[in-house]
Amino acid sequence: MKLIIAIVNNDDSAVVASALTREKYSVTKLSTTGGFLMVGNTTFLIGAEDQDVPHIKKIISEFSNTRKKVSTTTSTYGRGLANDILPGDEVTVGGATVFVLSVDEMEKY
Ligand code: 2BA
Repeated sequence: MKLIIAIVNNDDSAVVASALTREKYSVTKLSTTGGFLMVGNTTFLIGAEDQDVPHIKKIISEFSNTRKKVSTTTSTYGRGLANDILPGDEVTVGGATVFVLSVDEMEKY
């Protein structure tokens, strides 16, 4: 079994959630904040059988769009002193960032 952690743009999160639940996958949505831009995004937790992982990743990638975002003054809190991206610069925000972790056990009580 795997745990998929997928960080998705807020603008895509509703359609990603719908597409996954329509295919009968169970998902948990967390409201999260990107550490660099300091704007909201959505993190999905999806416990899945190993053989379902490719299909789930395909759904997430299909409905997650790449966007250009402008770094703001607020973003500077997240960029650190060594970073050369300035407020007003454009950054490309994925699609989705997806981690797949192995799960030892899953229990429901
Ligand atoms: P943020 O941290 O707000 O990052 C938004 C976008 O800013 C990133 O898009 C990337 O293009 C740029 N960026 C991030 N950190 C940077 C840095 N130190 N210097 C220059 N540019 C930087 P994505 O890579 O598509 O990431 C979108 C969101 O996914 C991130 O939002 C963060 O919430 C999450 N994420 C991405 N990679 C991650 C990782 N390795 N671990 C945990 N979360 C991650």
